[in-house]
Amino acid sequence: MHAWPASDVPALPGKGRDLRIHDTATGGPVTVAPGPVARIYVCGITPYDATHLGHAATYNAFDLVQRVWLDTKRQIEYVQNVTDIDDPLLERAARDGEDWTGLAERETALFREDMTALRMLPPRHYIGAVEAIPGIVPLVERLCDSGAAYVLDGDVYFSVEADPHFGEVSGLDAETMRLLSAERGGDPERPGKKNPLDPMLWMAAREGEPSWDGGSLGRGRPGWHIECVAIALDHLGMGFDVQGGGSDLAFPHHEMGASHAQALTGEYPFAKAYVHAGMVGLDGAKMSKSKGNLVFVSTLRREGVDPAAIRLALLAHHYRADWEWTDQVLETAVARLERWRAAVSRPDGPSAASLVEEVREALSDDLDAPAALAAVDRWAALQGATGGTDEGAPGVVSRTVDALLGVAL
Ligand code: 5CA
Ligand code: ZN
Repeated sequence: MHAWPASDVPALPGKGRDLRIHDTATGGPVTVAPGPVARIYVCGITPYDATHLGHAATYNAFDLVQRVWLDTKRQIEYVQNVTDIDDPLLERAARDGEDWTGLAERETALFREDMTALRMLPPRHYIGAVEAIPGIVPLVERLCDSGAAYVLDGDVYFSVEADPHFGEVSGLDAETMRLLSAERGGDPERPGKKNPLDPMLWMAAREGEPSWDGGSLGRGRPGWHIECVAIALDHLGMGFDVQGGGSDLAFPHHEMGASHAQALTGEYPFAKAYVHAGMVGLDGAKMSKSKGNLVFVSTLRREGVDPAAIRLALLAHHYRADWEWTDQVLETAVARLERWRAAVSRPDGPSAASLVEEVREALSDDLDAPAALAAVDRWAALQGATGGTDEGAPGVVSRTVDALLGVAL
């Protein structure tokens, strides 16, 4: 699949700092200091309803990871998938009497537009589940051959016991795993499974549903977790730097993905850090497609909201916090954008010499975007109050905000 165009990232003076980021698996900060090439996999959308503010907040977090790494002069291998075949997509298409491929294409196109408008840097590899199927089948076959997978009425399941590290990503107890598995696409109640948590790797073709050639597995379609594993192993290999997504992906998705990959390769770990963004809510509940309590980026854009203000609204919250989208959040961001634009529109201003370092320090410390915004606020306030004579300062501020926060002033 093609991704979307990259916005320019201005080069800043000096060099950025290595990123320290919270790792769900260890429960603490880890310094992600890869070699010259940093490798990141971020789970993409299931394209039946794109792009709500929750999605945008999660992709904003991983866009900041990219920007911190670019500032350290690293190259980045960034991979993102599109879950363009899965139960929720088929259910929505059936509900609306629409062809599922048309729905996926339309919503993926809208997602690209939203990402472009928000200045999110594109992945180098943007891969759909359907196009990954030829690579998924041999992995499932290998798991079957090694005894890490088994067949139940034609469907193939992964045996969580095959990975001695199973459970280490989320660190949850068995009962919580069981509850979350039922909530998030698993089928712990299905009789005949070796362990109720075992996730599906390959679903045998169902009447009236799309299916693909699965070699020795028979016709069918891939399970959710193996999709991301196949794409990540193909483009990044084992031991990549960051596996990213919203906190609702820690279990089962990232837990199962790590176990699939570790059982397949005998290597550990799948990813060096598992990074999870908080959930954005609306009216007291997590914004979710299934609940329907959504605010879409495209709706706001159509209403004339500047995408830079949307981005500032996202940046005003720490990526690990759960927070609520409200009109007030947007109003605050619109006002901040106006203040910042007015401050950089003057030919000179107070010195911005320390600002680049302050923003760098904030972001390298677990992506503390609110602290970065506070640093820019202080400069803008000083500009408003006293002005300054430093001729290059407004330009430095603009370039810093653009390069590190993705906001064009
Ligand atoms: N296609 C799978 C990942 S392989 C998927 O979870 N798709 S999704 O469309 O449901 O979500 C895309 C990303 O947005 C995921 O990282 C998910 O954790 C994140 N996300 C979904 N809802 C919210 C929310 N309310 N707040 C923050 N992030 C969210
Ligand atoms: Zn995924």
